[in-house]
Amino acid sequence: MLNSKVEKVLNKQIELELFSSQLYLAMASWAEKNGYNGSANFLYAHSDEERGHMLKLFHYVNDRNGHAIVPPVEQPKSEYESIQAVYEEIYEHEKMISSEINNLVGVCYEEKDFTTANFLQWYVQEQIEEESLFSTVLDKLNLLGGDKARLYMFDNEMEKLALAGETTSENEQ
Ligand code: OFO
Repeated sequence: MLNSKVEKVLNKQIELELFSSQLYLAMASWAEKNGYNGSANFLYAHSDEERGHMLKLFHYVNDRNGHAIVPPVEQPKSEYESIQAVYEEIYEHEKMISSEINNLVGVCYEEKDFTTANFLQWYVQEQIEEESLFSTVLDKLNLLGGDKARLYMFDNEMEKLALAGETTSENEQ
């Protein structure tokens, strides 16, 4: 049985994961409209993964006799300056999510809910992988310096990652 404080922070994380899914969906749409089809496919797949993260928390809350709440839908922005701006924002977003997961684990320890702290280790690991993936993507983009031919090749690489199911370092669920 979840205590109410842990239930509340888990529901907050459900909201963040759902927002992540929406954010990647908006970015995928921008990429598709702007000719970055490889990135678009990668981001659409990643949006689905984020929904998967949300659902994993959702079922956990209900399985532990809590009540998983569907959060209101927050609209992410739909315009970006460049594909680089998209990946920069992703990297910042994932760092924020990692910090929220760490806070969540902290609350579990404060409340002596070691079962939930243990369950959340999957998210801790996932965040390490996501940050590492997007840091690598950004490093690559920075090296290209806006060269159009190289950006085209970069986009093909993102397509390959999407096709290989490697939208995070590990393919989970
Ligand atoms: Fe759910 O891992 Fe990204 O946000």
